[in-house]
Amino acid sequence: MTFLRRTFVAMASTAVLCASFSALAQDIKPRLIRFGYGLNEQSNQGRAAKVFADEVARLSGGKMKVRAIGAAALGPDNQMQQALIGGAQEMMVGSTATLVGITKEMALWDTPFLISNTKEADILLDGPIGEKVSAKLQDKGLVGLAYWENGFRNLTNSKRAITKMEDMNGIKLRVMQNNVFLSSFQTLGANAIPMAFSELFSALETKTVDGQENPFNTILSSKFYEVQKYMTVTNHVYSPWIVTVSKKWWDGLSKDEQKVLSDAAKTSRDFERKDTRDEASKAMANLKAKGMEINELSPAEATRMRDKLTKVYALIAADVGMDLWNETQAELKKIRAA
Ligand code: TF8
Repeated sequence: MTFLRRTFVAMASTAVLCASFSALAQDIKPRLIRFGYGLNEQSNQGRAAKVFADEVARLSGGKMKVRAIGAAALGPDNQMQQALIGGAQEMMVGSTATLVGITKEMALWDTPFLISNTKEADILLDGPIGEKVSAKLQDKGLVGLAYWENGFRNLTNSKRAITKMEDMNGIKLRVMQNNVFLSSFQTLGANAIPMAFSELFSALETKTVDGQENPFNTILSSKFYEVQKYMTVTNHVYSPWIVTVSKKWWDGLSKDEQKVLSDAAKTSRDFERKDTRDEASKAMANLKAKGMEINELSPAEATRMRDKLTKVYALIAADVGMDLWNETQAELKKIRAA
């Protein structure tokens, strides 16, 4: 990771000179950009936010300054989204799942087992389907610039090892504030409790909830291993993050300024995905070393859970619209055949 960062910084500084020359010829004004996010600075999200900030500085010849503010210091995802819509904050990165109340099509990404590997994720999210869903934000006062990877989600809890579906019974499980997640885990028998991420660690610590689900990276960076003994590898859904801008503010930017932000969002996306995958590949061993007991589901139990979860597909298809749902299935078929 440090190596990755150093490579990026090195690349950034060699290019800084030509970038500032070309920035002179561009229509770029001094801008201060508050870029909020929910995880801490030492997370994959925090590292990529730093790359984004460096890249914006580089491309704008230092005129556009990103102040990256993590750990939900500007509020949980929902609150930041409203601040962006109102124009009180410029940018953020957060879960697509927390945007569903604003743009219902975002629920597509909550579909359990929709995406089965990172190749599918990248092609689907960066392709026409991802663009279409992201473009829907515009009517609601937001502009989506790029999808970053949160990752495949896994279950943790402090009660017992989950080896079969029945083990979920009665587990108080925090879920994101999102209907698909709520229904999914109710369907599996858990006592699902929607809650903002920023409240999660203390809720786990005080046993207000017994468990939660998030990718390996977050379980590590948010130190959930301190308050969660058991982890079950379920990979039940691939969660994206999305970098968003206040449309109110965006509409006042020049084309050159907009391009700086779009380009930097993509550069940071590429860094972030690589960094996240790198960290995730070592996370299981790391979490074991921290004392977590990790189990995988037997193929038979995994299939049982999967079959139950596919029951929420009808709910999602109705929410996002049958056309988008069918287009997505067709696109995935194409990706899988390629
Ligand atoms: C969750 C999400 C969060 C992200 C992050 C705050 O469980 O996975 O980790 O939304 O941006 O709430």
